[in-house]
Parts: sequence; structure tokens; C-alpha cells
Amino acid sequence: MNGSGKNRILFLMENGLFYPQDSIAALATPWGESALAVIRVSGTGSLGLLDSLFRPASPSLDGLQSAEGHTIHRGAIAVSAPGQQSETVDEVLVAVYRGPRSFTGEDGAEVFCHGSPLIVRRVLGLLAERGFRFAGPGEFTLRAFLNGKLDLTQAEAVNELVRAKSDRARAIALNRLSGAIEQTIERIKQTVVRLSAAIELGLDYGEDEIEAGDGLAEDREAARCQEELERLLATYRIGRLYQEGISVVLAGRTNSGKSTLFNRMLREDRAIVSEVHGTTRDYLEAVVILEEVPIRLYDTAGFRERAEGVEAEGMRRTDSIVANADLILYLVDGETGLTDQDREFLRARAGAGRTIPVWNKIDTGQTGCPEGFVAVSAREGRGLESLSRRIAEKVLEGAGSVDAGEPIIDSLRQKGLLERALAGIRDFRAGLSGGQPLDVLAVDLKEALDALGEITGEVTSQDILNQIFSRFCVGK
Ligand SMILES: Nc1nc2c(ncn2[C@@H]2O[C@H](COP(=O)(O)OP(=O)(O)OP(=O)(O)O)[C@@H](O)[C@H]2O)c(=O)[nH]1
Ligand SMILES: [Mg+2]
Repeated sequence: MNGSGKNRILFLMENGLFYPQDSIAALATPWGESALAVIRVSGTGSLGLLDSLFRPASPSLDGLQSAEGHTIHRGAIAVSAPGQQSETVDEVLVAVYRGPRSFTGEDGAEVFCHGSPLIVRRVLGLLAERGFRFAGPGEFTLRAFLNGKLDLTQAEAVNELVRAKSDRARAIALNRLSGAIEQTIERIKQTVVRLSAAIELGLDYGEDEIEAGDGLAEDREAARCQEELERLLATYRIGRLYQEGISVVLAGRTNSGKSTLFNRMLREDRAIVSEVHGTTRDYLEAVVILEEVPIRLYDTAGFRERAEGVEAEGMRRTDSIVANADLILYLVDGETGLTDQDREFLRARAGAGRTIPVWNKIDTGQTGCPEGFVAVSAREGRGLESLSRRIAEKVLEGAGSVDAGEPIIDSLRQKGLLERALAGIRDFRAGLSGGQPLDVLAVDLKEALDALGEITGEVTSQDILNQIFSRFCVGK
């Protein structure tokens, strides 16, 4: 394939679901039928190539190549072999985009065709024959970045938006997509640049160090940068919380009602419930959203003294899930009351603050709920609201608070770079008060500037780009 052909990419998106296919052959795997499929193409010359397959319904359209940006055209995907009548593959709509006013910044199109796998495979095959190839993960966004449509924090936000599991996570990602982080970084950077210029000026005049008492204004500016960086860094925990969520495990002795509570929280009859001890053998996993926080909820095999074979293996799995969980809901059967095993479990974890003890089956009339337990009836759905509140309290504990509209980071990459920038600023301030020579101070500021530039992608390397975009779904 020639070089310009490589430049054109295509992708298939069906009902909002992404199919990471990297070859046409992979499409032999059937997937569910759907009403609509969207095939995106982007790149120099892509409209011309697509045009060779497109027969417009309206004779007034000269072809996609002459179509303006942000227009949509009805027609058919059709092929004609020499000497034969042309064959219509599907009736479609084609949305035309023109660079630079397109998502990628390049010319491109979206083909809306009927969602049958047969049709999609056929159209993709035809496009591939004409020189298109499949897009890599995040390649559309990578191109948008390379063409200056987005900075790196916005590119990362695209992925976060696609993956957002709760409304809050969506709002945070959307804020980032609008450039909120970039603007904050830009502001800090300008201050650092001003500071650097002042130091450079001193160096130009042949000074070695700042006279005692002279660096006050510089220190004040640096302190402001430091504060802003610290504030942004502090939002990381909350950002992670809403984007990634936490894991919560239901643990307790057999028959305490874990599976019943699991089903209640899911509002779905997922786990088998029975009065037989040891009903749940393997763990079950599901995602629920609680107070806007995505929660991976686990139902586990119950504890009991004598467990053998499959059940013993189930308990080993329970142990490992419990050990790794962010939060444990420990259920006690109120009817049988606390056993030694319960006491031991709760005592062992009392200090860790990761456990909420739950007293179940309050509908049976028993009244022995000990202090500190949340009283519920999983069967009747009583007490679930206070349980949710307790979970939310625990989850948000220590995550800090943020103002509405404040930029929130949630990328480990951004966090690492912010820390580097912060270290540079701190070193600069320490050096300033310690009477360090100007060239040392200049190096500290340079370090901070480099880190800030990497956050927005001003300075970047192929490795970093690969790392970021490989985490994307194909098609974004
Ligand atoms: N009365 C009453 N019975 C309950 C309640 N919750 C669960 N049960 C009953 O207790 C029995 C055990 O419930 P499960 O949810 O299967 O208990 P489990 O903890 O998952 O048990 P294992 O999977 O064996 O560890 C079932 O007969 C449930 O119907 C409740 O709130 N009140
Ligand atoms: Mg169970």
C-alpha cells in the first residue's frame, strides 16, 4: 500500500458499542443484529475513495468530493464490475466533514448503513479494497491531538467520557474536555515563565545570586503556583473515585443473607438464594452506581468452620476478594446472632476502617442489633437507605471536596507530572531562601516548566502517546 493510503482509517461503531476488530477476517465473528451501524473514515483523500462506492440519490450532488463540510447525503453504496450492472449493497446516509473543522482535523465521513453484520462486513471489505485500513485504539483522537484540535488533557478526557459510568464522572470528563485543566496549567505556566525570565535576566547581567531580601516577590509568585498545583493534585482521589469507582464485597457466614442483599442492591435476581448453608460457591460480580460512585459489588461464598472441596476453594476466593476490597459489608444473621467467628472477623478488621457491620433479618422480630451495626432486612428491603448512606460516607471519607466546575484530574500520568512540577517549584523556593546560585534556581524552574508542558502535550514523545492512546477503544 502506498503511503497516503496508510493515512486513511476507517472504523465501525454499532449502536454505540465498539468492536475492536483489526482485520476484516475478524469480522467473520457474528455479533448481534442492530438497526444501524456507523462507519467512520478519516484522512486525506478519504472522501474521494469513498466516493467511488457512493451513488447519490440526488443528481444535483456532484459527488462527495465536492460536498461541503457538515452536510449529509442520501444514496447507496454500490459496486460495478466492468461490463456488469452495478450492484447496490445498501442504502445509506453519508455525513461529510471537512478539515480543519472536523473532529480529527482532516477530511472524513460517517456512513450510516443498516446494521446487519452481512452489510457491514461487505462495506468494510469494499473500503479496505480501496485502500482504507482499520483504525488503532484511540487513533481518531490521536489525529485530533496531532492536528492541534485538542491538547493531551482533552484527548484523555475523550476516553474518560466514553468510559464514564456515572453522571458525575460524565460531568467531570466533560469539564476536562472543555479544556479546564489545560487553562489552569497554562495559567501556572505563565507565572513560571515570568519567574524564569527574571532569573535569566539576572544571569544575563552576570549576577550569581539574588541579594538577600530581594527574592520576596519571586517567592510570593512561586507560592501561588505551589498552591494551585497542590489544589489540582488534591482532586486526584475524587477524580479516581468517580471514574474508577471502588470495590465492595459482601462477606459473612453462610446463610447470613449476602446473596439476598446482593440481589436487592442490584434490583435483580442475579444470585441464587436458599436456606441451605453454602449456596454460593463461587463469587459473583456486578456494577451498581451509588451516590454517583460506580461500585463493583461482590457476592461471595459464606464462611463456615468445616468447608471441604469446592466450598473450601470458594472460601479461599472469598479471602482474596476480601483482602483486596476497598470496603467490606460484613453480614450477620440476626436470628442466630453473633458467633465467635463473626467476632473474630470484626475484631481483626476493626482498626482498618474498611468494614461496615450489617445486622440482617430484622423482619424476624429479633431485637439484638449491636451498636455500630446497620440494621436491615435484605428480604424485605428495609434499612437499605441507611446502608447506602453509610457506604457513601465511607467512600467519600478522605476523598476531599471540590467546588462545582473546578477542574478535577484523574489520570495517573497527569498526577505524576503535577508532582514533578510541584517538586520543581518547591526546590526553587527552598533555593531562593537558601541563597542558591541563579543557575541552580533556573534549573528548578525549567524542571517545573517541562513537566507542565508534558501535561498538555506541548512536549511529548511517541512512547507517551502510545501509552495514552492504547488505552482507548477503537473508533474513538
Ligand atoms: N427472614 C429473613 N430471611 C432472610 C433475609 N435475608 C435472607 N434471608 C433468608 O436466609 C437464607 C439465606 O439467604 P442467602 O441470601 O442465600 O444467604 P447467603 O449469605 O448468600 O448464604 P451462602 O451463599 O450460603 O453463604 C434464605 O432462605 C433467605 O431467604 C431477611 O432479611 N429476612
Ligand atoms: Mg449466597
